[in-house]
Amino acid sequence: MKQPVNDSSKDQQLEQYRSAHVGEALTTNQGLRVSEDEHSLKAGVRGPTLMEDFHFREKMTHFDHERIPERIVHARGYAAHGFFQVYEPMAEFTKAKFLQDPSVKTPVFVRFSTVAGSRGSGDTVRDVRGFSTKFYTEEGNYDLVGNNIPVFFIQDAIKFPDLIHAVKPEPHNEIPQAASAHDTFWDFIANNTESAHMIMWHTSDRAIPRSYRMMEGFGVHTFRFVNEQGKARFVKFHWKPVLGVHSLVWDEAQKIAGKDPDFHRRDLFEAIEKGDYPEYELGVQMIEEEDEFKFDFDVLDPTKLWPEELVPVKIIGKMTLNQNPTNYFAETEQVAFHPGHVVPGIDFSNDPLLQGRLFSYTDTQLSRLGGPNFHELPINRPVCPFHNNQRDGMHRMTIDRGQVAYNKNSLQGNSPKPVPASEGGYEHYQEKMEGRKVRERSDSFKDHYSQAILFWNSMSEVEKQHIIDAFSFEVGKVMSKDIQQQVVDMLGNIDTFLAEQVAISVGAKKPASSKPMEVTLSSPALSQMNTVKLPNTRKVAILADNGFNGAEVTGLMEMLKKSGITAEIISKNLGMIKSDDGNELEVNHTLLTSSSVLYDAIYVAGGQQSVDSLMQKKEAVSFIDEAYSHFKAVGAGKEAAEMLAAAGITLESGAPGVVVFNSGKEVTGDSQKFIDAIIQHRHWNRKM
Ligand code: HDE
Repeated sequence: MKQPVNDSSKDQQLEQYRSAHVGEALTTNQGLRVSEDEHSLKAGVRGPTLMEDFHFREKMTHFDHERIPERIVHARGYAAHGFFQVYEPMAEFTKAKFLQDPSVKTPVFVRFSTVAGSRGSGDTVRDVRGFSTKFYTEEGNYDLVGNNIPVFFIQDAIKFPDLIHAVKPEPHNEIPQAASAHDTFWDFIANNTESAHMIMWHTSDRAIPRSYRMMEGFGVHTFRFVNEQGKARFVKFHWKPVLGVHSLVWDEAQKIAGKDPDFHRRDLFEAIEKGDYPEYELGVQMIEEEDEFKFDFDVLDPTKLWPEELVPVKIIGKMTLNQNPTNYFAETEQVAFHPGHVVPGIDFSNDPLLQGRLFSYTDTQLSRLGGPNFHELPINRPVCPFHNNQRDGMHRMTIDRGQVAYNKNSLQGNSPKPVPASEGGYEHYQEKMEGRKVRERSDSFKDHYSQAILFWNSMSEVEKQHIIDAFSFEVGKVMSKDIQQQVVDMLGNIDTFLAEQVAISVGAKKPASSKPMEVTLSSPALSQMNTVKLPNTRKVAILADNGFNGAEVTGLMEMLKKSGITAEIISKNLGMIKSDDGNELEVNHTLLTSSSVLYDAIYVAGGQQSVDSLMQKKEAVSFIDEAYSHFKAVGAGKEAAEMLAAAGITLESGAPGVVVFNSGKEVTGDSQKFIDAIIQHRHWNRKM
């Protein structure tokens, strides 16, 4: 499908670097046309290869160096281009130009990622997701390098290498890949209790998103907005997905990691190809500088969120992702984000985690992208002009003219010259500072548990059960009894029931002392039960074979399409299948190449011949069984009710989210009921 082209200077800039090489002569990198590309140069047809074969050597040398070091964290990622538009001028709060004019479309490049796994690991593992946005603004690139969880494991950047060493595969055997369910990770957690809040998110459904299109994003740290008058406010950034926040269930996530390790990237790629452009609204929470100490959390502590009910999220604009990258390596792999890439009007706070990040991101690009000129790569170039006296280095692309590469100078009229703040030059916010040089943490960072409890309080019963199950899985995989006990004891500071359930599950003793602090507050905004629910872009598997009820399936497919839901036909074999009224449908996947875990809902077509045929396949019955046990909407034609029974679904007990089509012909009402069931995302009230 043809890609929509962003109406943006970034797209035009990238265009000059794109090449399909179609219809061109094959040449060496020196432009020499090559006459032969299948045989190396040899001394005789059966003789040795000759050193002289410069074409062979160039081709092989280039190949030998095709890989670059993967990111130390967030190695596995996927990205898309798009644009951002602000809803109304934000001048009262910030002078950032891209946040002023609603008619301006600022180009963006967004990369989603997992944290722990290698570049080739599965998409659906339990992990935090990265959510990095590069805004190519007219004042320079602004990077909002966030996660899909609003808090972090640690409070000070100096502990980041320790955290990452603990979560990565263990060094003696490099096991396990892309998983936190192992001894060193939980050893770190139990011994660094500042992680208590984050670990509640990590074991919640947020860590197994249904889609990158259905995740929130958070800047995590407290930043500053600064307006033209120099007035600053503390600010936290939020991305709110228009489709709502939805997750997988753990059993499903694990199975997808085997069935389709590319599940999330495929989902994003396909949605954009189809024109179902993912959208996210940008929200900001703001706290006045004079209110810095009015809360029971420290605004500089990255293990704390600002409850939305206390500090409302002001929605200020929308981002639309409407174009897939042209080339994975050139764009997604080479893009270099940095929380220190800011524009006038956006500044930092003293969050010690943020302060450390401001060092780390350029440093890592030096080894990952091979030198200091990574900003010249097409994907990293600002769309506005950039000039300074930095010169040379590996892979320099700019050809700098002239003699002068220093400031100040007279030979060039002292240019390029600094720009005063009044004319758009970046000026750091002049925060008043005083203090002793210490290696310490403020006492206001020492409460590790109140927001872990707040999070727990805010969960529905189903979400709480998922958290208990996730702890039971994660800590259950830990080999050390001692670490298991330490984790249970830590949980005793959050919730006694939670700690006791995990203790039973992992065979540990009840927590040594379970006296969680008194926290009655809850934040409904944190529960996915309260999220937006829409049918758009959901995927339904239609199980059918020859003799299926044509009127019913066609009617249903039309209704699904109108609701923005995609339907795919699954059958025993690829090719065409014929309905009872002689119409033909093309099969998209077989029972072998597909799986219920790759769909949001399933529908088993009516028509006795089709049902009889599918009944012979145990894969068809387990398809239904599995979808049902993952709480998904299940629809069935009248005759297919016997397949539901074979899958153990008893309709007599109500079976929430199961819709059996009555008429077999007049399907509108039944289809609507089925669509309503899909919109619910999951039917948790099923008795299993
Ligand atoms: Fe990162 N992080 N990080 N991080 N981070 C990297 O930079 C680091 C942290 C985040 O799609 C690295 O270019 C330190 C918090 C994302 O390319 C590295 C600390 C948050 C991405 C690095 C943190 C993030 C990274 C590795 C502790 C959420 C992927 C490759 C202070 C707000 C960016 C790279 C992409 C990547 C360092 C903590 C988000 C090594 C030292 C908190 C989304 O520089």
